[in-house]
Amino acid sequence: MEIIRRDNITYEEFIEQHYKPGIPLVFTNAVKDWKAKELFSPDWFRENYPDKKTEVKGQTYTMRQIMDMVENSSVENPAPYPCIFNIHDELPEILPLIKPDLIYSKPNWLDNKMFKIGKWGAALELFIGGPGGKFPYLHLDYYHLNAWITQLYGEKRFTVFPRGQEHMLYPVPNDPWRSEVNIFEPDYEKYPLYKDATPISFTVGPGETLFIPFGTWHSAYSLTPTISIAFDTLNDKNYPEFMKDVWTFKSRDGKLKANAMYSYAWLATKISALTNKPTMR
Ligand SMILES: O=C(O)CCC(=O)C(=O)O
Ligand SMILES: [Fe+2]
Repeated sequence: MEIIRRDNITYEEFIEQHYKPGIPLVFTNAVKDWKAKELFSPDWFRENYPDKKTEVKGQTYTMRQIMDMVENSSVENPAPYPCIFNIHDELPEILPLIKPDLIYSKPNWLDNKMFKIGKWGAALELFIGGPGGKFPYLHLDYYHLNAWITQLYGEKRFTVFPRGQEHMLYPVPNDPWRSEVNIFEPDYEKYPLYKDATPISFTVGPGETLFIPFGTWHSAYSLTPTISIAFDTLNDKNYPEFMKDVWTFKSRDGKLKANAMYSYAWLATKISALTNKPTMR
C-alpha cells in the first residue's frame, strides 16, 4: 500500500476520505502561506535564535549547538533525535511565521485554554533532527490524538501502519502506546506476527504536511538535517478514545488523581465543543 498525496483537497473530501476512515495523507501544499516555508533553515535559526535553549535526553543545548550537531550528524554517528522546542514556551517569536492554522485540522478542542494547563498533548513543537536520527520507537500518540507534522526543511522518512494491525505490533504490556518491535531492524524470531504487518514508508519533504489519524502506529527517520512543526488534535471523533486514555494514563497515579483528571478533561471537552464550531459530523 502507498501513502496518498494530495495537492488540493477540499475540507469535506478530507473529512470523508481520510479523517472518518482514519487513512493517513500527505498534503503537498497545505501551508503555502506560511512564511516559515521560505525562512526556516539551520542558518536562519543560528542567526536569529542562537542562544535559545532546550533539553535533549537530559542535557541542555543551545539552538546553535543543535544546528551544528544535526549538520554534522551521520548514519554512523547520529545526533540525538528528536531535539524539540516547545514553541509557546521557548520560541513564541516564530508563531506568526506558521500561520494561518491548517483548516483541515479543525475543530481542535486542544486550542481551548483549559488544555494548555498541564500535560494534555496540546503542545506545538519544533522538531529538529539530523541524518540517521530515528524516533526511538514505533508508537501511538498518547490519548489517541491525531498528529499533524509539517516538514519545513529537509526530508524525513515516515513509517505508518494501517489501523487494525495492533496484534502484529507487540505493544509494551505496561506502556501500550509503544511497540516492542524495532522496525528498523525487526527481530522476526521474537516477533513472528510482525512478518504479516504491512508498514507504509514514504518521504516527506519541505512544505509537505503529514496527517496521522489517531490510533495509527508510526515512527520517523531523519534523512537530512530536518526542521518540522508538530501538533496534535482532538474533537468529537477521537473524544471517546481520548477519555479512555485519560483514565488509563492518570490511574497510574492512583484512583483519586484519575477521578480528578477525568472530571477536568470531561469539563474541558464539553466547553471546547461548545466554543469550537463547526464540528465535522
Ligand atoms: O519524529 C517525528 O517527526 C515523529 C514525531 C512523533 O511521532 C511524535 O512526537 O509523536
Ligand atoms: Fe507520534
